[in-house]
Order: sequence, then structure tokens, then C-alpha cells
Amino acid sequence: MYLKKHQTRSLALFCKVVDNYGDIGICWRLAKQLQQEHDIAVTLWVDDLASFKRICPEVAVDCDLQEIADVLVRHWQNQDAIFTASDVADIVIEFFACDIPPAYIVAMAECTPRPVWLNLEGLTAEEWVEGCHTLPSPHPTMSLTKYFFFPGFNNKTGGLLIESALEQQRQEFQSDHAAMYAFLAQFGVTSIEMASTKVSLFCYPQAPIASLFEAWQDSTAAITCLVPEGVATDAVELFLGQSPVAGAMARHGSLTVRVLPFIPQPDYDKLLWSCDLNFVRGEDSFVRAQWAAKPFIWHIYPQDENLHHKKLNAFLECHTATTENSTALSLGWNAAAKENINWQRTWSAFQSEMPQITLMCINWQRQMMENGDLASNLITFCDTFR
Ligand code: TRH
Repeated sequence: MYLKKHQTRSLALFCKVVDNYGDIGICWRLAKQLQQEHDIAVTLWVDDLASFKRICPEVAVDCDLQEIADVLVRHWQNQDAIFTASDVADIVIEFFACDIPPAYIVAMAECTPRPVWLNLEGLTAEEWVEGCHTLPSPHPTMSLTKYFFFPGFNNKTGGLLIESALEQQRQEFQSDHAAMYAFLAQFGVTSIEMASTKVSLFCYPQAPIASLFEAWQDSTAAITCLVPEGVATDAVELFLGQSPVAGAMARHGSLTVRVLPFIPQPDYDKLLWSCDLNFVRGEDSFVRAQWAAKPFIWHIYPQDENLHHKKLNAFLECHTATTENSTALSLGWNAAAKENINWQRTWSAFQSEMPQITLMCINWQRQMMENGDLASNLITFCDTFR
């Protein structure tokens, strides 16, 4: 395992990109943070460099081994690759129960002492997670134990990913109106739009975007919707009357829609910080919206048999920054409402509550920070084996 001179510990993080950008988005944040804040030599094994490049333009898609931000990035292509005990890191993390190469597992069993082996699970607010967090799972045939590690919303879980400098960066950025304006102006946002209700829109294609756009067009206050290229393309194209490429824009009634390029991960944070309301999805943008301390509506990743509705309701129950109208919007956005939602009426009520919800979001964000950050909680757990 490759260690820099001063480093005493190594960690291998295995990431399979199941879909979209969240898998690599989360793993990339975690890898960087462990390297930078815990001084651990991190190797990130990832099977899809093209998805990685979308959120991190420094990635070379044709390179099997590269160093980015001091993290060793390896293209994980071959499940049958050969490994020996000397290749094994002190801490091994598989993300979302991805199957790490069998030879790596055999090599782990040959190590003395054994590495700490974790399965980093997906985020859910469901209560059962508290009972499963850090549970051991002995290997059926080898003398090896894997431990479950769950992110979550309270101190009975691993908490949420947050870099130590993020909060200060956010506060500085949000208190600097000129910086926010300069950031949004690069996407064509005008000073008049700057004074409108600014909304970022990141969702899955099945969201009822057309209904929301209609409500926004009829809104009494101006709304500027910033949507990354490739998101909600059909509805956005219909609204624009042209191809939804980066730079395209149109205004109908109170609503201006602007298509943004898909931006690098640190800029996506700035987008969330700059907007008054964020529509986010999946896991990573959902967490980042909470750190932005602004109101957000979550489009949860759809699962078979509407399993995701259970997860959505579990979150809405624990999230303290909700009102009747924000809950109605969330349920309607996820097709989880028992009755049809009147988008115009609900939006208008929600919009007038936004200042109050923003204060509630600031409190929620503080509450989440009290749980500690996921990377530190994970290392503290690993330290118990030392
Ligand atoms: O992209 P997602 O839908 O990803 C995931 C995965 O699909 C995964 O398989 C699934 O398990 C999970 O959802 C629940 O949504 P997410 O998690 O929000 O990830 C998006 C990432 O893309 C996040 O790191 C932020 C980043 N991003 C940018 O860097 N630039 C952008 O312009 C945008 C819109 C996002």
C-alpha cells in the first residue's frame, strides 16, 4: 500500500457507480476529506471515470492510475485482479455494498493485523438504521469481519459528510452579495433576476416539473429557475421552446428559466448557497442542501414498490424545518401525496413562508453539525480497533 513519508495509515475506498453522480460524488468527498483532514493515504477505486469527470473535471478518463488532490485514483475495471497482503490498506471501505474483488478479500484475511473493513451504507432517516449502525458481519468462511456504517440524522448514526471548512466558506460567501452575484452572473443571471426568488432545480425526470412551472409562471413574485444541463430536459425544452443546452433561457409570466452547464462539485455548493430555494435529489445534493441552510425540496431516488416513499416520510417526520405546505410540496413532488395537490395554492402559501422556513433550516443545519461529521465519526470507529 502506497504511503507518503509522514503518513502512518492507508485506506482503500471502493466505489461502483450504480447510477448518475451520487455514488462517486459521495466517495470523492469522503476520499478527499480523509486525505486532507485525517492525513490518511487514500486510494479511491472507481469503475466509471466518465461520471467522475462530470463532477471533477481534473479526472483523465483514459488513465488507470492518477493522483488528484493527493488522492490516488484507480480505475477499477477487473474484478479478477490479483492482490496480495501487501496491497491491502489498513482501512477498507466498500460503498453501498459493492462487491470488492475476491482476491482483495483473500488478501485481507492474510493480513496481520486484519484491516478494518466497513460497508458504508446509503442515507435514510428510518429508525432501524440506529440498531444496525456499526453492527459486525462475520465473513462466512474467512476469519474476517465487516462492519456496517450508516450515515444519518442523529448521534446514533455516523452523521453526515461535511468538510471542516465548509461552514465558514458558506457563511463568508452568503454574506458577500457581490461574490454571489458574480458567481451567478457567469451563468447569465441579471441584477433584476438576482432580486427575484432564485431556485436551483435538480431532480429526476419523473418530477411534476410542468405543474410547478405553471404555478411559478402565475406567481405574484418573480422567480428565476436555474437548471443544470441534462436535468428535466423534456419539461425544460417545452418551456424554453428550444433545446435545453447551457446558456439557453426563456421568460414566461413571472418565471425565468436558465440552463446552466453541469458544474464541478465545489461550484454546485455555491449554487445552493446562492439560491433561496433548492430542489435536490438522490443523496449527496440532498445533504449539501441541508448544509446550505436554505429551504429545499427533496426528490428521492425512486425504488421498486415505492419503497422510497417510506424513506421520504421517515425524513419528513424527523426534519424539523417543515410546514404543512412544504410537506405538501415534498409529497406532491415525489408523487407520494394521498390527494391531488393544488400547485398554485400550495406554492403561493409556501413562498410566503420561506423566510420562516429559512430560519428553521438554519436551526436544522446546526442540529446536524452537532452529530459530528461522517468522516471523523468513521475514523473514530476505526480507532477502536487499534
Ligand atoms: O446524481 P444522483 O441522482 O445520484 C445518486 C446515484 O444515482 C445513486 O446510484 C443513488 O444511490 C443515489 O443518487 C441515491 O444524485 P446525488 O446523490 O445528489 O448526486 C449528484 C452529485 O452531482 C452530487 O455530488 C452533486 C454533483 N453535481 C455537480 O457536481 N454539479 C452539478 O451541476 C450538479 C447538478 C450536481
